[in-house]
Amino acid sequence: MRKIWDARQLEHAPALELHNGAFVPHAEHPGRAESILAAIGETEPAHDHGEAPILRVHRQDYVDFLKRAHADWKAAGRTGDAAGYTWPVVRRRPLDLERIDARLGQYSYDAGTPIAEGTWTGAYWSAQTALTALDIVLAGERSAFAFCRPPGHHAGADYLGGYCYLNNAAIAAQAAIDGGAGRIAILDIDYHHGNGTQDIFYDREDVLFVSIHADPKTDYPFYWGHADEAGEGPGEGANLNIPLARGTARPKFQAALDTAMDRIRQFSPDLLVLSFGADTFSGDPISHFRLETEDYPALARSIASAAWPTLVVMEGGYAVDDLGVNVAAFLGGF
Ligand code: OKP
Ligand code: ZN
Repeated sequence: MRKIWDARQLEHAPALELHNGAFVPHAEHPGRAESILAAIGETEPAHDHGEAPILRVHRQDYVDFLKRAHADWKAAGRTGDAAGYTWPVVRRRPLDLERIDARLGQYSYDAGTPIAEGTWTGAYWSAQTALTALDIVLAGERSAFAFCRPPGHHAGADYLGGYCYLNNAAIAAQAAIDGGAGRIAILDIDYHHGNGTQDIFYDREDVLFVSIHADPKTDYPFYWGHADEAGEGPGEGANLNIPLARGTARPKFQAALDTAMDRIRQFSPDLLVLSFGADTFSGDPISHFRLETEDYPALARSIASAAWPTLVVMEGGYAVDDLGVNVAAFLGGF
Protein backbone atom coordinates (compact mmCIF):
# COMPACT_ATOMS: atom_id res chain seq x y z
CA MET A 1 0.00 0.00 0.00
CA ARG A 2 1.40 3.41 -0.94
CA LYS A 3 1.71 5.85 1.96
CA ILE A 4 1.56 9.63 1.85
CA TRP A 5 3.13 11.91 4.43
CA ASP A 6 4.40 15.47 4.17
CA ALA A 7 7.14 16.79 6.46
CA ARG A 8 5.38 20.17 6.67
CA GLN A 9 2.78 18.46 8.87
CA LEU A 10 5.42 18.60 11.64
CA GLU A 11 5.12 22.38 11.78
CA HIS A 12 2.02 21.90 13.92
CA ALA A 13 3.48 21.46 17.42
CA PRO A 14 1.13 22.65 20.17
CA ALA A 15 2.80 22.82 23.60
CA LEU A 16 0.09 22.26 26.21
CA GLU A 17 -3.54 21.25 26.56
CA LEU A 18 -6.00 21.73 29.39
CA HIS A 19 -6.53 18.23 30.76
CA ASN A 20 -8.54 17.48 33.90
CA GLY A 21 -7.99 21.02 35.15
CA ALA A 22 -4.25 21.28 34.53
CA PHE A 23 -2.06 22.25 31.59
CA VAL A 24 -0.10 19.18 30.49
CA PRO A 25 2.14 18.43 27.47
CA HIS A 26 -0.09 18.05 24.40
CA ALA A 27 -0.89 14.39 23.58
CA GLU A 28 -1.00 15.05 19.82
CA HIS A 29 2.70 15.93 19.43
CA PRO A 30 5.19 15.45 16.56
CA GLY A 31 6.71 12.40 18.32
CA ARG A 32 3.63 10.47 17.15
CA ALA A 33 4.82 11.00 13.61
CA GLU A 34 8.33 9.77 14.35
CA SER A 35 6.91 6.56 15.84
CA ILE A 36 4.70 5.89 12.82
CA LEU A 37 7.32 6.83 10.22
CA ALA A 38 9.89 4.53 11.83
CA ALA A 39 7.47 1.61 11.48
CA ILE A 40 5.67 1.99 8.13
CA GLY A 41 8.62 2.33 5.75
CA GLU A 42 8.84 4.55 2.71
CA THR A 43 6.39 7.43 2.25
CA GLU A 44 5.70 9.88 -0.59
CA PRO A 45 5.14 13.62 -0.10
CA ALA A 46 1.81 15.36 -0.72
CA HIS A 47 0.90 17.26 -3.88
CA ASP A 48 -0.63 20.70 -3.41
CA HIS A 49 -4.32 20.70 -4.41
CA GLY A 50 -4.81 24.27 -3.14
CA GLU A 51 -7.57 25.58 -0.88
CA ALA A 52 -10.53 24.82 -3.15
CA PRO A 53 -11.14 21.24 -1.89
CA ILE A 54 -10.82 22.44 1.71
CA LEU A 55 -13.44 25.11 1.06
CA ARG A 56 -15.87 22.48 -0.28
CA VAL A 57 -16.14 21.30 3.36
CA HIS A 58 -15.09 24.22 5.57
CA ARG A 59 -16.56 27.73 5.62
CA GLN A 60 -14.44 30.50 4.14
CA ASP A 61 -14.67 32.58 7.34
CA TYR A 62 -13.45 29.62 9.42
CA VAL A 63 -10.47 29.04 7.12
CA ASP A 64 -9.65 32.77 7.27
CA PHE A 65 -9.82 32.55 11.08
CA LEU A 66 -7.48 29.53 11.20
CA LYS A 67 -4.91 31.22 8.96
CA ARG A 68 -4.89 34.45 10.97
CA ALA A 69 -5.49 33.26 14.52
CA HIS A 70 -1.94 32.87 15.75
CA ALA A 71 -0.80 36.19 14.23
CA ASP A 72 -3.83 37.90 15.81
CA TRP A 73 -2.88 36.30 19.14
CA LYS A 74 0.66 37.67 18.91
CA ALA A 75 -0.64 41.10 17.81
CA ALA A 76 -2.72 41.14 21.02
CA GLY A 77 0.57 40.80 22.94
CA ARG A 78 0.18 37.17 23.87
CA THR A 79 2.87 34.50 23.92
CA GLY A 80 2.59 30.73 23.39
CA ASP A 81 -0.33 29.04 21.64
CA ALA A 82 -3.72 30.65 21.01
CA ALA A 83 -6.62 29.12 22.97
CA GLY A 84 -10.13 30.30 23.76
CA TYR A 85 -11.84 30.69 27.09
CA THR A 86 -15.44 31.74 26.31
CA TRP A 87 -17.83 29.75 24.12
CA PRO A 88 -21.17 30.83 22.65
CA VAL A 89 -23.27 27.79 23.56
CA VAL A 90 -26.57 29.64 23.21
CA ARG A 91 -27.79 30.70 19.75
CA ARG A 92 -24.38 30.38 18.17
CA ARG A 93 -24.46 32.38 14.91
CA PRO A 94 -21.84 33.69 12.49
CA LEU A 95 -20.78 36.96 14.08
CA ASP A 96 -17.92 38.89 12.55
CA LEU A 97 -16.05 39.59 15.79
CA GLU A 98 -12.61 41.19 15.86
CA ARG A 99 -11.15 40.33 19.23
CA ILE A 100 -9.07 37.15 19.05
CA ASP A 101 -10.59 35.68 22.23
CA ALA A 102 -14.09 36.10 20.81
CA ARG A 103 -13.02 34.55 17.50
CA LEU A 104 -11.40 31.58 19.27
CA GLY A 105 -14.65 30.89 21.12
CA GLN A 106 -16.74 31.35 17.98
CA TYR A 107 -14.78 28.74 16.03
CA SER A 108 -14.03 26.05 18.63
CA TYR A 109 -15.80 23.81 21.10
CA ASP A 110 -13.05 22.66 23.48
CA ALA A 111 -9.93 23.81 25.33
CA GLY A 112 -7.64 20.99 24.20
CA THR A 113 -6.99 22.27 20.69
CA PRO A 114 -4.66 25.27 20.76
CA ILE A 115 -3.52 27.10 17.64
CA ALA A 116 0.28 27.23 17.51
CA GLU A 117 2.49 29.17 15.11
CA GLY A 118 2.64 26.31 12.60
CA THR A 119 -0.89 24.99 13.01
CA TRP A 120 -2.30 26.28 9.73
CA THR A 121 0.70 24.93 7.77
CA GLY A 122 0.51 21.54 9.48
CA ALA A 123 -3.26 21.21 9.07
CA TYR A 124 -3.10 22.38 5.45
CA TRP A 125 -0.53 19.73 4.52
CA SER A 126 -2.39 17.08 6.51
CA ALA A 127 -5.42 17.76 4.29
CA GLN A 128 -3.20 17.73 1.17
CA THR A 129 -1.87 14.33 2.30
CA ALA A 130 -5.44 12.98 2.34
CA LEU A 131 -6.14 14.44 -1.12
CA THR A 132 -2.90 13.00 -2.55
CA ALA A 133 -3.66 9.51 -1.20
CA LEU A 134 -7.19 9.83 -2.62
CA ASP A 135 -5.71 10.47 -6.09
CA ILE A 136 -3.94 7.10 -5.87
CA VAL A 137 -7.18 5.27 -5.10
CA LEU A 138 -9.15 7.17 -7.75
CA ALA A 139 -6.44 6.21 -10.25
CA GLY A 140 -7.31 2.58 -9.64
CA GLU A 141 -5.15 1.28 -6.79
CA ARG A 142 -6.99 -0.81 -4.25
CA SER A 143 -5.99 1.31 -1.25
CA ALA A 144 -3.67 4.06 -0.02
CA PHE A 145 -2.66 5.35 3.39
CA ALA A 146 -2.90 9.05 4.19
CA PHE A 147 -0.74 9.61 7.25
CA CYS A 148 -2.62 12.70 8.35
CA ARG A 149 -1.42 14.64 11.37
CA PRO A 150 -2.98 16.68 12.90
CA PRO A 151 -6.04 14.41 12.77
CA GLY A 152 -9.39 15.67 11.47
CA HIS A 153 -12.51 13.81 12.53
CA HIS A 154 -13.59 16.20 15.31
CA ALA A 155 -13.40 19.33 13.09
CA GLY A 156 -16.66 20.62 11.62
CA ALA A 157 -17.45 23.00 8.77
CA ASP A 158 -16.70 26.00 10.99
CA TYR A 159 -15.10 24.70 14.17
CA LEU A 160 -12.00 23.05 15.56
CA GLY A 161 -11.82 20.69 18.55
CA GLY A 162 -10.40 17.36 19.72
CA TYR A 163 -6.90 18.08 18.35
CA CYS A 164 -8.49 18.59 14.88
CA TYR A 165 -8.56 21.69 12.63
CA LEU A 166 -9.39 20.53 9.09
CA ASN A 167 -11.45 17.39 8.55
CA ASN A 168 -9.11 15.38 6.33
CA ALA A 169 -11.51 12.44 5.82
CA ALA A 170 -14.42 14.73 4.95
CA ILE A 171 -12.30 16.80 2.55
CA ALA A 172 -11.22 13.62 0.76
CA ALA A 173 -14.78 12.22 0.67
CA GLN A 174 -16.15 15.45 -0.81
CA ALA A 175 -13.29 15.59 -3.33
CA ALA A 176 -14.11 12.04 -4.42
CA ILE A 177 -17.74 13.03 -4.98
CA ASP A 178 -16.67 16.15 -6.87
CA GLY A 179 -14.47 13.87 -8.98
CA GLY A 180 -17.47 11.75 -9.97
CA ALA A 181 -17.86 9.10 -7.25
CA GLY A 182 -21.53 8.56 -6.47
CA ARG A 183 -21.67 7.13 -2.97
CA ILE A 184 -19.04 7.28 -0.24
CA ALA A 185 -19.01 5.38 3.04
CA ILE A 186 -16.91 6.72 5.89
CA LEU A 187 -16.10 4.16 8.56
CA ASP A 188 -14.57 5.70 11.70
CA ILE A 189 -12.82 3.27 14.07
CA ASP A 190 -10.94 5.79 16.21
CA TYR A 191 -11.66 5.38 19.95
CA HIS A 192 -13.48 8.74 19.95
CA HIS A 193 -16.66 9.54 18.03
CA GLY A 194 -15.99 11.50 14.84
CA ASN A 195 -18.45 14.26 15.65
CA GLY A 196 -17.10 16.66 13.03
CA THR A 197 -17.45 14.16 10.20
CA GLN A 198 -20.93 13.21 11.38
CA ASP A 199 -21.97 16.86 11.51
CA ILE A 200 -20.60 17.69 8.04
CA PHE A 201 -22.58 14.90 6.36
CA TYR A 202 -25.56 14.67 8.74
CA ASP A 203 -28.14 15.71 6.13
CA ARG A 204 -26.49 13.96 3.18
CA GLU A 205 -27.74 10.75 1.59
CA ASP A 206 -24.69 10.29 -0.65
CA VAL A 207 -22.27 9.93 2.29
CA LEU A 208 -22.89 7.18 4.84
CA PHE A 209 -21.13 7.77 8.17
CA VAL A 210 -20.62 4.74 10.43
CA SER A 211 -18.65 5.06 13.67
CA ILE A 212 -17.51 2.58 16.33
CA HIS A 213 -16.30 4.40 19.45
CA ALA A 214 -16.33 4.70 23.22
CA ASP A 215 -19.78 5.48 24.58
CA PRO A 216 -20.05 9.28 24.80
CA LYS A 217 -21.88 8.87 28.11
CA THR A 218 -18.43 8.17 29.61
CA ASP A 219 -15.98 9.52 27.05
CA TYR A 220 -15.11 12.53 24.95
CA PRO A 221 -16.81 14.14 23.01
CA PHE A 222 -19.87 13.46 25.27
CA TYR A 223 -22.47 15.46 23.32
CA TRP A 224 -22.35 13.46 20.08
CA GLY A 225 -21.93 9.83 19.14
CA HIS A 226 -25.05 8.42 20.80
CA ALA A 227 -26.85 5.52 19.15
CA ASP A 228 -30.00 7.54 18.38
CA GLU A 229 -28.19 9.99 16.05
CA ALA A 230 -29.37 8.68 12.68
CA GLY A 231 -29.06 11.64 10.31
CA GLU A 232 -31.68 14.18 9.27
CA GLY A 233 -33.63 15.28 6.21
CA PRO A 234 -32.36 13.45 3.12
CA GLY A 235 -29.58 12.02 5.35
CA GLU A 236 -32.01 10.25 7.68
CA GLY A 237 -30.71 6.68 8.03
CA ALA A 238 -27.26 7.51 6.58
CA ASN A 239 -25.61 7.85 10.00
CA LEU A 240 -24.91 4.90 12.29
CA ASN A 241 -23.26 5.19 15.69
CA ILE A 242 -22.12 2.07 17.54
CA PRO A 243 -21.02 3.14 21.03
CA LEU A 244 -19.12 0.55 23.09
CA ALA A 245 -18.32 0.32 26.80
CA ARG A 246 -14.91 1.08 28.26
CA GLY A 247 -12.91 -2.13 28.49
CA THR A 248 -14.03 -3.40 25.07
CA ALA A 249 -11.59 -6.01 23.68
CA ARG A 250 -11.35 -7.79 20.33
CA PRO A 251 -14.54 -10.00 20.42
CA LYS A 252 -16.98 -7.13 21.05
CA PHE A 253 -15.07 -4.79 18.76
CA GLN A 254 -15.18 -7.40 15.97
CA ALA A 255 -18.95 -7.87 16.49
CA ALA A 256 -19.46 -4.10 16.19
CA LEU A 257 -17.30 -4.10 13.06
CA ASP A 258 -19.45 -6.86 11.55
CA THR A 259 -22.56 -4.72 12.17
CA ALA A 260 -20.83 -1.71 10.61
CA MET A 261 -19.74 -3.71 7.57
CA ASP A 262 -23.27 -5.08 7.03
CA ARG A 263 -24.64 -1.54 6.97
CA ILE A 264 -21.96 -0.40 4.52
CA ARG A 265 -22.59 -3.43 2.28
CA GLN A 266 -26.29 -2.44 2.10
CA PHE A 267 -25.24 1.07 1.07
CA SER A 268 -22.90 -0.31 -1.61
CA PRO A 269 -20.33 2.51 -1.73
CA ASP A 270 -18.06 3.38 -4.67
CA LEU A 271 -15.32 4.23 -2.17
CA LEU A 272 -14.61 3.63 1.51
CA VAL A 273 -12.87 6.30 3.57
CA LEU A 274 -11.57 4.67 6.74
CA SER A 275 -10.86 7.01 9.64
CA PHE A 276 -8.35 4.86 11.50
CA GLY A 277 -7.28 5.65 15.06
CA ALA A 278 -4.90 3.44 17.01
CA ASP A 279 -6.14 4.82 20.33
CA THR A 280 -8.25 1.65 20.70
CA PHE A 281 -4.96 0.02 21.89
CA SER A 282 -4.88 -1.32 25.47
CA GLY A 283 -1.89 0.86 26.33
CA ASP A 284 -3.32 4.15 25.08
CA PRO A 285 -2.82 6.81 27.78
CA ILE A 286 -6.11 8.70 27.16
CA SER A 287 -8.42 5.85 26.05
CA HIS A 288 -9.99 2.72 27.56
CA PHE A 289 -10.46 -0.09 25.03
CA ARG A 290 -8.32 -3.24 25.15
CA LEU A 291 -7.22 -4.02 21.61
CA GLU A 292 -3.75 -5.58 21.36
CA THR A 293 -1.17 -5.23 18.60
CA GLU A 294 -2.03 -8.70 17.20
CA ASP A 295 -5.73 -7.72 16.90
CA TYR A 296 -5.07 -5.01 14.30
CA PRO A 297 -4.19 -7.23 11.31
CA ALA A 298 -7.37 -9.29 11.84
CA LEU A 299 -9.59 -6.21 12.06
CA ALA A 300 -7.94 -4.75 8.98
CA ARG A 301 -8.46 -7.99 7.03
CA SER A 302 -12.16 -8.05 7.81
CA ILE A 303 -12.50 -4.51 6.43
CA ALA A 304 -10.33 -5.28 3.40
CA SER A 305 -12.34 -8.43 2.62
CA ALA A 306 -15.19 -6.29 1.26
CA ALA A 307 -12.89 -5.14 -1.58
CA TRP A 308 -14.12 -1.54 -1.83
CA PRO A 309 -11.49 0.93 -3.01
CA THR A 310 -10.28 2.28 0.32
CA LEU A 311 -8.57 5.43 1.50
CA VAL A 312 -7.15 4.91 4.99
CA VAL A 313 -6.86 8.22 6.86
CA MET A 314 -4.92 8.44 10.14
CA GLU A 315 -6.76 9.88 13.14
CA GLY A 316 -5.66 9.36 16.80
CA GLY A 317 -3.36 7.06 18.81
CA TYR A 318 -1.22 8.30 21.70
CA ALA A 319 0.76 5.33 23.09
CA VAL A 320 3.82 6.62 21.29
CA ASP A 321 6.13 3.64 21.96
CA ASP A 322 3.65 1.17 20.40
CA LEU A 323 1.90 3.50 17.96
CA GLY A 324 4.05 2.85 14.91
CA VAL A 325 3.99 -0.92 15.41
CA ASN A 326 0.19 -0.88 15.75
CA VAL A 327 -0.29 1.24 12.63
CA ALA A 328 2.09 -0.99 10.65
CA ALA A 329 0.25 -4.08 11.94
CA PHE A 330 -3.07 -2.66 10.73
CA LEU A 331 -1.74 -1.64 7.30
CA GLY A 332 -0.01 -5.00 6.91
CA GLY A 333 -3.27 -6.82 7.63
CA PHE A 334 -5.15 -4.63 5.21
C1 OKP B 1 -8.65 13.09 19.31
B1 OKP B 1 -8.79 11.85 18.44
C2 OKP B 1 -8.53 17.00 27.57
C3 OKP B 1 -9.33 15.82 27.20
C4 OKP B 1 -9.84 15.99 25.81
C5 OKP B 1 -9.65 15.15 23.68
C6 OKP B 1 -9.44 13.87 22.94
C7 OKP B 1 -9.27 14.12 21.48
C8 OKP B 1 -8.98 12.85 20.76
N1 OKP B 1 -7.18 16.78 27.28
N2 OKP B 1 -9.40 14.93 25.05
O1 OKP B 1 -10.09 11.38 18.31
O2 OKP B 1 -7.92 10.77 18.81
ZN1 ZN C 1 -9.33 9.37 19.17
